[in-house]
Amino acid sequence: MTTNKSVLAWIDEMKELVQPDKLVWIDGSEEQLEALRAEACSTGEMHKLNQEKLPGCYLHRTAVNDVARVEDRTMICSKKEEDAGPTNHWMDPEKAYKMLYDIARGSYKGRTMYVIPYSMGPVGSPLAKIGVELTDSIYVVLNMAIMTRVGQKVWDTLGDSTDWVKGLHCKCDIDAEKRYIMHFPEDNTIISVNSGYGGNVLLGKKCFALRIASYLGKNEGWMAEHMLILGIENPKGEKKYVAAAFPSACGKTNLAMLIPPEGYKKKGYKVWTVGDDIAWMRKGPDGRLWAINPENGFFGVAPGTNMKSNPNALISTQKGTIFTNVVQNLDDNTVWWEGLDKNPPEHALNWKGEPWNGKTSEEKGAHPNSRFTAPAKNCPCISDEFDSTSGVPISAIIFGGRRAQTTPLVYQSRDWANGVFVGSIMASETTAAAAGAVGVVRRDPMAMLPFCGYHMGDYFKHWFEMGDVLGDKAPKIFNVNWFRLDDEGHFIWPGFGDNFRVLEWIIKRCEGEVDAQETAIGYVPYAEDINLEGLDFSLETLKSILYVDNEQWKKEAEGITEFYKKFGDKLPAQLAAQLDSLKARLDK
Ligand code: GTP
Ligand code: SPV
Ligand code: MN
Repeated sequence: MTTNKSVLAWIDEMKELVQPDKLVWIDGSEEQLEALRAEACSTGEMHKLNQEKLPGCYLHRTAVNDVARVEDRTMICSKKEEDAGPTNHWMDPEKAYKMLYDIARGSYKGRTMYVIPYSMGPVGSPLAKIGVELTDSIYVVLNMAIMTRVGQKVWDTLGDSTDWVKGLHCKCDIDAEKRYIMHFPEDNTIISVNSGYGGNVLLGKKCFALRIASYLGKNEGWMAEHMLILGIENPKGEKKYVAAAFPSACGKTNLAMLIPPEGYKKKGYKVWTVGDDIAWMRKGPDGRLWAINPENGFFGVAPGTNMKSNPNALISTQKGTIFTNVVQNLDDNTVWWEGLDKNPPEHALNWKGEPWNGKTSEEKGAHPNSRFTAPAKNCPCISDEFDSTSGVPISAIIFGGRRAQTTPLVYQSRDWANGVFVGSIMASETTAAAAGAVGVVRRDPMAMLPFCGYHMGDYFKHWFEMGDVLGDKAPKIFNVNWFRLDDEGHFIWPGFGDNFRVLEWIIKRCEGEVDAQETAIGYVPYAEDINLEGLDFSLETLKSILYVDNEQWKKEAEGITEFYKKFGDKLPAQLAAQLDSLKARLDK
């Protein structure tokens, strides 16, 4: 435990507010976690799965009204509304604290307060940061114990310091009308009430590691990004690292754990996973950009995960994993989801816990945003550098999204400034990861629209400042789109493991080993330079998804112009200039 005065004072204050029956300090020991698992099973909060087939695995069902992040109830409570910017919801901090305290008051009566000390990043790394989450949910404790580094060593590292992030979570009644996920960046504080779903309640993840951390990064000169980190090893054993930002449910976990196509594997190419969702990056002693993954596990999308699409993710979920909102197979007490295999169970419960027959039911059995919480150490391709306190050097930054049209398979920005522009104009079709309509194209700069803890105009400015700091050692910036559709609505590019072919081109560009064709939007590969060996995919089709249609891009430029208006005079002049140059090139 701790003698840290700032921690103890805050816990006292919160105890008085929420009035728990009992307080439990989470020490991260297997003994304590095992007792909590047993307790959660005895109350029905969790369900123990088949321990022969899935050792240490459990199933949890959230309330049916509580299955995804709620962006319209997620707010940045900076003192000045202006500082939250036009893309965040905002509430005056004084008003917000009062409202939240009124909701939280007495809400732990009859319940236990669990105190979770956690480190985002390897404990003791100069890049890591510490948080304390108070929760009344065992499910949250057990997930945090997988997703972060929890326990006494965190208190020891913190010592007397006041540099830590406060997080209060109160399940309350899971009342959707009183659900709020509130951030106070100026106070290093997060308060989440009336939810029990992942991104709303695992406060180390989106709330701290992105919303609060992006604000800290701006002030302290580093970056917190919604990015996977992966290492590509060539047959000589040399490793290059890339970081990639795609919006929620747009392929980060899949790319991070990719298995190269057969031909590459034979030659000795490998991919190593450092992270699948979040990257913290800063300039290292050698002047390059170095990244750590602040997390310790994967909170991955279950549907679509199978032995073909992502064997490494599936293997990661075979022990010590918590499944949320998937199908329970009653025959052998295992789990199932759409896209796992072609053999749905007939005797099962759907994600709501209702009887469900996979052979006859019209309805999906697993929720489209059902998830697994798996320890990173389970992953067969976890990087040797996963626990490295200095992180890994980043050669390329890749942006991407779901676009049925317009955006080519891959292109490279002209330089850092143009790369910031490419990130700022990202757009993607919305997914089930957040409540609301699915499949609508929306602008999602750097995949950070729901996760930036301050004014997005200032966030763009920070990207330019980082470019100045890094100079010619800055990573090269690219954009990818795996999601182009044909006229029948099928994906054209095979994706998944075959995305390695695109990564290879990206690395070659970073090394100056391959030429490219200049287009209005940036550098696009010559189709012949993307290796299609072993793939039934014609050069012609490849050319069609590399083609930059200037007429479509003129429409795109209009959309960007509209979007940029939101930022008013906070839009960096460099971005306005980039847009003007794009328009001029399109008109040529
Ligand atoms: P979050 O955890 O929400 O941040 O999602 P993510 O970005 O990690 O997405 P994930 O890798 O879980 O993929 C989400 C969905 O995209 C799954 O249904 C995948 O099957 C699908 N997907 C991922 N990669 C590809 C790809 O290369 N091609 C196609 N067509 N689909 C893909
Ligand atoms: C996302 O939505 O981007 C996720 C899942 O990674 S959540 O933790 O819910 O944010
Ligand atoms: Mn994510």
